[in-house]
Amino acid sequence: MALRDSATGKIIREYSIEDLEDAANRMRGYDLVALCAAGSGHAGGTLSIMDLTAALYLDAADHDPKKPAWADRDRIIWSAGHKAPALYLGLAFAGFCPLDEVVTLRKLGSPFQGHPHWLKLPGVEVSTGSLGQGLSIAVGMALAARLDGKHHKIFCLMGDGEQQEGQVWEAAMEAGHFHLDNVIAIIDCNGLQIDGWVKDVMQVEPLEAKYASFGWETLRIDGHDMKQVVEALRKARAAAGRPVVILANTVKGKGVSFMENQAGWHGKVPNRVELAAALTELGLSERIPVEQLLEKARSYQAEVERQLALKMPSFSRDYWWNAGETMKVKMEPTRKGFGQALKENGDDERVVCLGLDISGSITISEFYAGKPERAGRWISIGIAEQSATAAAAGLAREGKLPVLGSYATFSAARNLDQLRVSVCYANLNVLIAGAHAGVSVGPDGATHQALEDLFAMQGLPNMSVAVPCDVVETRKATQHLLLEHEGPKYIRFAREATPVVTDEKTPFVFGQANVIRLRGEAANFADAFETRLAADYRNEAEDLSIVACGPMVPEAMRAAYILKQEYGYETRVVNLHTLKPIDAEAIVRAARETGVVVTAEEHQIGALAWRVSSILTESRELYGLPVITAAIGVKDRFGDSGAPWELVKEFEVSAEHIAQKAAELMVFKKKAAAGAGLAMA
Ligand SMILES: Cc1ncc(C[n+]2csc(CCOP(=O)(O)OP(=O)(O)O)c2C)c(N)n1
Repeated sequence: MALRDSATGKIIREYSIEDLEDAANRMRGYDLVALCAAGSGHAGGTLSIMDLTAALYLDAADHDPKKPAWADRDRIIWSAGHKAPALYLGLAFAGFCPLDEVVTLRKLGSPFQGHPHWLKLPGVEVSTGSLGQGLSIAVGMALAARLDGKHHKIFCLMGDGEQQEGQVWEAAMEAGHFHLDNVIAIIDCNGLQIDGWVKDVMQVEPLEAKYASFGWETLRIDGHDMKQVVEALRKARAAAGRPVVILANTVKGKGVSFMENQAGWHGKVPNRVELAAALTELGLSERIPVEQLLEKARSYQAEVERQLALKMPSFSRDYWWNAGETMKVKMEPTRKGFGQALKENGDDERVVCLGLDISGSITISEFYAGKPERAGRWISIGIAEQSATAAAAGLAREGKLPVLGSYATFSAARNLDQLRVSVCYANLNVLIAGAHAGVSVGPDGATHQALEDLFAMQGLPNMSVAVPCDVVETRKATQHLLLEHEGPKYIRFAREATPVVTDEKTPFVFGQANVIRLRGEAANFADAFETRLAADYRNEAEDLSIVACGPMVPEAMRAAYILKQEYGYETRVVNLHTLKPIDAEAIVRAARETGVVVTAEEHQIGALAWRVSSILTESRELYGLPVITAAIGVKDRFGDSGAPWELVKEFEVSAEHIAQKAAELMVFKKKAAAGAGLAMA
């Protein structure tokens, strides 16, 4: 089996063991160049899988690069979606796509998304990125092949940490039960995951015994010995009557001494100096056109920026953050406020934090950092969001105050039923952190950009929902939810550094909105504003209101500034840091007193906009009064890879977009006021 021309059946090229070794080595080099150009991504896990990738794409799989959709091709499921660059290089070396284009990895609009998307790149079989789903897809494809009387194989590549997902074992049981001998699972057993060694985070071994007990044939090999890899893949193809799993012992970061066996290189990429050192170690300095590739990445990026600039609403000057003297602002990631609050309030013996293998980046690790006395209350569950959610319910039922968090896509979507039944229906005191939410999580792409979580979290009875606007407010909200608020609670925050627009003195009352007003100019942009509790605010009959939550609050403030500078409009910014319970009074007042309401959310339009709309349409106080509304947010589309602030532009959730929309509405308001009537406007 190999690369073939599906029309004639002719083998395109036969690879010797040496050829495959050389290809794997060069793939490592191209991988590191692409990661360096991207500025983010996963070095460790892509390097550990390269020998397997080369053998799979160039020798084991039966497929045709000229006809990626050939019906009889073998399918390769990249369940470990974060190892996408290895998949792309497998495809590129096999001839499915140009090799030099892989260097556009993780850039806006690139087919080489942060996690694989089959609709963007021919040869990618399915879209992955949420771990633990690939083997189930493989089972489905294997059953389809059986129904259609086809004999191709379905390979599924997974990580060893990924084995912690319960769904893997449901799929393993199904493949065994159905005797799916067309399924070949490959596990990259490099022993590491994000939070450290797999055996410490959550032991998954002995994998042979586990898979065997589900009716699988198991093969354990050295995943860097090409001869063993090729032989195992051939043997697996020949299996009859049961699925096969190849357990490949590998080294994370293989081939680059300073990356090998280092957990820190999981989600890290080399800088230029490290890249040069790595390529020297791999013996590739002269064999890869590094400068040419990096130049290609740069020119792709320049074009992205040019196109984005063309798309942006334009004003008389540049109002971007820190663009001029009046736009200076300090930026800090909101997620840090979550960690600070856990650090400060974690002495309460009831607080228990659950680790889901993404602890440093979402800052939940601050709970135990430098606090050995809290070690017993730090419980690492691993990559198992669903079980962890129900375990949190169990802890809460026994009087604990459990906290868990992950990317919001995994902590508020993958585990939705557990949240619904075990946590919310039971009305238990569980704090869930939806970290890295919104498009601004950036180059990881659509699978990691939670843009729907607030629909579900707000929709769950008993659940309270906070979406703080900056790092300081995130700390205050976390502290309140952790120790003072009873019942299920969800806090949503972002990964990227965003403007700090509140301070210690800014009011924060859970469930009550703040009103923010521009009062002039200041050396620090945020100081040009005054913030009051909405309930204490006296009407100033502003021209319009912007109701915003989360990182859209600073954008709304910037929009208020643009509207003042460009049109002389006064804007009431309403910071709805608590979405549930919602401050309906503040919303109704803003509508009644200004007549124009623009909502701004870094989410699919609706989590905020539709709630505000329903409050407005149901308010007796507004019956018969003209209120003009518009919504800024993501317009019913999935995210994309790209730099965080590029995505804010691409998805039209910047201050410029808010200001443009508000100015449009003001034209209607003026016409209506002049007696022209809305219908004629
Ligand atoms: C459902 C889900 N939870 C969390 C993540 C975040 N995440 C990406 S990679 C990773 C660790 C994977 O470990 P492993 O499977 O061992 O892969 P490797 O260490 O080889 O990269 C995690 C937790 C994810 N992508 N999907």
